[in-house]
Amino acid sequence: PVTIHRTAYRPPEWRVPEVALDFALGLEETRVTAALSVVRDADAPAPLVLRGDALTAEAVRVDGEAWNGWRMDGPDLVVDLGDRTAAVVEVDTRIDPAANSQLMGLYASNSMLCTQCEAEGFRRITFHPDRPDVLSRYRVRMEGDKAAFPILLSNGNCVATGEGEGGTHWALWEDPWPKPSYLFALVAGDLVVNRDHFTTLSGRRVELGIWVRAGDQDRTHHAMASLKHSMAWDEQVYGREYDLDLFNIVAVSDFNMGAMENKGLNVFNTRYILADPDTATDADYDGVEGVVAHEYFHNWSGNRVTCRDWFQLSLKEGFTVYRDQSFSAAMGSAAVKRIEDVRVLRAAQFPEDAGPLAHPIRPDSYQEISNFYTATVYNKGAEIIRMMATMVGPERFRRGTDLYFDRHDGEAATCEDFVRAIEDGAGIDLTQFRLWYSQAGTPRIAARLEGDAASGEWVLHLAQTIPPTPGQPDKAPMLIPLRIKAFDRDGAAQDTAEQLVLLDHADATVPLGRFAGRPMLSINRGFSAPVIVDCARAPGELAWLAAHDDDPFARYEALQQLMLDTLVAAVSGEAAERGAVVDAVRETLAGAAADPAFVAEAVLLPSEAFIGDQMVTVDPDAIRRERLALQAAIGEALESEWRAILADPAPPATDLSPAAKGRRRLRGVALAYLGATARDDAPALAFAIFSDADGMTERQAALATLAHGDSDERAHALDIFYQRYRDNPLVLDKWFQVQAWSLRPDTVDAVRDLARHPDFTLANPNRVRALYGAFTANQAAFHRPDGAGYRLLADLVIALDPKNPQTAARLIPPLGRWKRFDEARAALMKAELGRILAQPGLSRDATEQASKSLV
Ligand code: B3K
Ligand code: ZN
Repeated sequence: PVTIHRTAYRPPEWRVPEVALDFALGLEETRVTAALSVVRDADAPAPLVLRGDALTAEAVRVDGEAWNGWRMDGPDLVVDLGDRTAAVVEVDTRIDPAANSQLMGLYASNSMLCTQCEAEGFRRITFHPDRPDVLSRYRVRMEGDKAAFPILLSNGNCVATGEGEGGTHWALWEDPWPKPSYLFALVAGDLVVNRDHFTTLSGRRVELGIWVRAGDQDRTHHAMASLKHSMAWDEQVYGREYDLDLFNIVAVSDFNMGAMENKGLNVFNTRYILADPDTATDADYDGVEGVVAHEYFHNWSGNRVTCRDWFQLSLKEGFTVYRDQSFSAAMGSAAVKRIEDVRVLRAAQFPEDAGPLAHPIRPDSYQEISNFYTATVYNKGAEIIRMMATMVGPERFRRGTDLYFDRHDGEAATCEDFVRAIEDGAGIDLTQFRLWYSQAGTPRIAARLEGDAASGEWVLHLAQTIPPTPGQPDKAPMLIPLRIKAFDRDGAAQDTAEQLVLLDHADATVPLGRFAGRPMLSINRGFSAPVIVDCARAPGELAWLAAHDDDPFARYEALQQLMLDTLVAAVSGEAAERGAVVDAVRETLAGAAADPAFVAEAVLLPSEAFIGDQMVTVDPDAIRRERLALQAAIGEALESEWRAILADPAPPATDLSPAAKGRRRLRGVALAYLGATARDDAPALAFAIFSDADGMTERQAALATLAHGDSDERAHALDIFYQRYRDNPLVLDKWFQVQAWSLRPDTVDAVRDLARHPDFTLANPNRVRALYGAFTANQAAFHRPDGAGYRLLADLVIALDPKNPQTAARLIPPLGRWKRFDEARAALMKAELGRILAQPGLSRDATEQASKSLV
C-alpha cells in the first residue's frame, strides 16, 4: 500500500471553478455526465489528473468535441490538454448504486438513492481531482422516475423542475457557495418532510426541512428543535449566521458513521434524527441534539472554511466537536456534559494514544484516510481547542475565532492557520503549544506536595513525561494548562484561589500558599488538559475532595479515583478495603435530590476497560470479579438508598427537562446497583420497571440490568422487547446491544448466535456496531482466555471487509491492544490479526489497521 505524507503536499495544478453534473437516476444504473471547467494554475503544461475509484470513462469531450487525448492511470483518468490553460472537460460514467455496499459514493438504501463523499467518495461518482483544496460552484441536474424518486435533492437551491418523458421528472439545483467535492450530496427517493423555518440574526428567513420515510415524521421534532437551537447558538456565541435560504437534512438507515455536513443538505444516520420517548432513551435524545448541532456548526467550521488536505482534518473536526460540546453544555448541565466528554475521551482516545495506532491530532502519514476519523483527531482535537480557549478566556478566544473565519472564509486552510489566528486575535504566543498538533501520546504528570514545617508554606512539584509512540521515540515537554486549587481541610477561609498553571517545562514548582497542615489538592479541575495525573494522596484526601471540592468535575474525579484505587488494589490481590468507597458514595447520594444527573454520573463505577488501563498487564477476569464484588458491596450497603430512589416514581417519559433526565439516570444506576446484589427480588423489581416503563430510558435500563443475570425475567423481557420492536431497526439494535454487553460468562457464545439471527445483517453498519461494537467494549467477554472472542471479531472483519471495508477496518483496533495483555492472550490476538492480513484481496483500510496493529 502507498503511504501518503503530509509534507508531500503540493498545490493543485488545475483549479475547477465550475462543476455541472447531470444524473439519469436509477437504482441499478445511474448515468453521470460531469462537465468540469478547469483552469491551469501551474506555469507549464501539466496533464489533468482526475481521480476515479472503480469507474469507467465511457466518453471524454473537451470543449464540446470528442477527445482521444486521455488514458487511465490505474483507477484515475489522465487527460492531456496540451498547452491549454483552460477547458471544459466532460466525462460520461455509469454506476450501479444498488451494488455499492461500501456506502461510499452514490448508493441505494431502502430504495432511495443517497451519497456519501467524505473523504474520497466523490471519485466513485465521477472523475474529479477530489481533493479538498479544489473548490467549485456546483450545478446539478437530476432526472429519474417520478414514482420511484418523487423527491430530488442536492446542495444549495432548487432553481428549476420539470416533467420528462416516460414518467420521469427532473430538478436543477445550484449551490452558490464554492465547495470541495467531499461536500457534494444528492438524494432521490420517496420521502416525507417536517418543515419549519428559522429567522437569522439579520432577519433572513431560512426554510428548514427534515426528510424521512413515511411514518417517521413524528420522530423528527427533537432534531428540528435541536437544529433551531444550534442556529441561534452559533449566532450568539460565534457570530455565525447561516448562508443559504434552505437547509435540508435527510435521514438514511444505512450509513457508515453518524452524519455528514454536506452543504445545505446534511445526510444523517437515522439514529441521530429519529427520536420519540417510546423508542429513544434520554442518551439518544442527547445524541440527536449533539450530532445535529455538530453537522450544522460545520457550515462554518468545515464548509465556509474547509481543510487544505486531509492531514488537517482536526482543523474542522476538533474545532467542531469543541463547538458541539460547548453547545450541549449550554443546553443542559455543563458539569455532566464535561464528565461524559471526558469519559468518552478516556474510553476511546487514551487507549488509541497508548497503542500501536497512536497518531498526532494532525497525522504525518496515512495509507487510507478513512482510518483517521479517530477519537484522536475528533476528541483529543477538541481538547486542544478547549485548552486554547481556557488559556485566553472566552472574549479573547472569540476574537481569535472571528479572525480565523474572517481571514480564511472561502479557503481551504490548515491547522497552522487556525493557531495563528488565535495567536493574532487573542494575543497569545502558542509556539510551544503547537506541539499538541505534532506529538502523539497522552502526557503524564506526576504531582507531589511539599510543605515547610516552619513557615507553613506548601508547594506543588510537577513533572511531565510524554510516552513514546510509533515513530516518535522522544518528545519535547508540552505546554499544559492545569487548573489547580488547594483546600485547607479545616477551614474554607484559607483556601487559595484557583490558579491556572501553565506547565511548560519538564518540571516545575508551584507555590500554593500557607496551610496549617497538608492541603487537599484539586488538580486538573474541569479536566483542563487531556493528561493523566499521578498524585500520591493522603488518607481521606480523595473522599474529602469528593464531598467538598467546589468544582463538580473534580468532585466526580476524586470519587472515581477512590474507586479506581480500591479496584486496582483488589485486582492486584491486596485485601479489598471497600468501606471508604461505600461511605463516599453514601455521602454523594445525599445530594441526589438537588442534582440527580451529576450524582448518577459520580457514583458509577469506572468501566472494566478503564480499570485495565491502569494496570501494566490487564487481567480481565480479576477486573470483572472485583468490579462486580464492589458493585455488589455498594448495592448491599446502600440498599435502602437505592430502593428509596426507585420508590420515587419516574417522571413521565415525555418530560425531557434536565431534571427529569437526571432522575431517570439515577434510577437506572440504582437499579444496576441493586441488580448486582444477591437480593432475590432484584429481577422482579427490574422486570416491573421494564413492564411499567412509559419510555425507552427506563425500559432499556431495566432490560440491560436483567440481561446480566440468568433469571426467567431476563428471557421474558428480551422476548417481549423483541416482539414489540422487531420492525423498528433502531430499537432492534438495542436488543442486540444489551445482549452483547451482558456480564454473563456465556456472552461470547450468545454473540456468535446473535450473528446468525435472521435480523442480523452485515449490510447495515448500525446493526454491525450494535452487536460487535458492544461486544468489544465488554472486556472480560472479548478477552475470554481461549481466544473465542478474538476469533469471533476476526471472522466478522473477514466477512465484512469485502462488502464494507470502512466499517470493517474500524472494528480492528481492539485486537491491536495485545501488548497490554498476558502472553497467551497476546499470541491469540496477534494470530487473529495475522489471519485478517492473510485474506486475499484485503482492503487498503483493513490492511493498514491490521498491519500497524501487529507492530
Ligand atoms: N465529516 C463527517 C465524517 C465523514 C467520515 C468519512 N469517513 C462527519 C462529521 O464529522 O461531522
Ligand atoms: Zn464533524
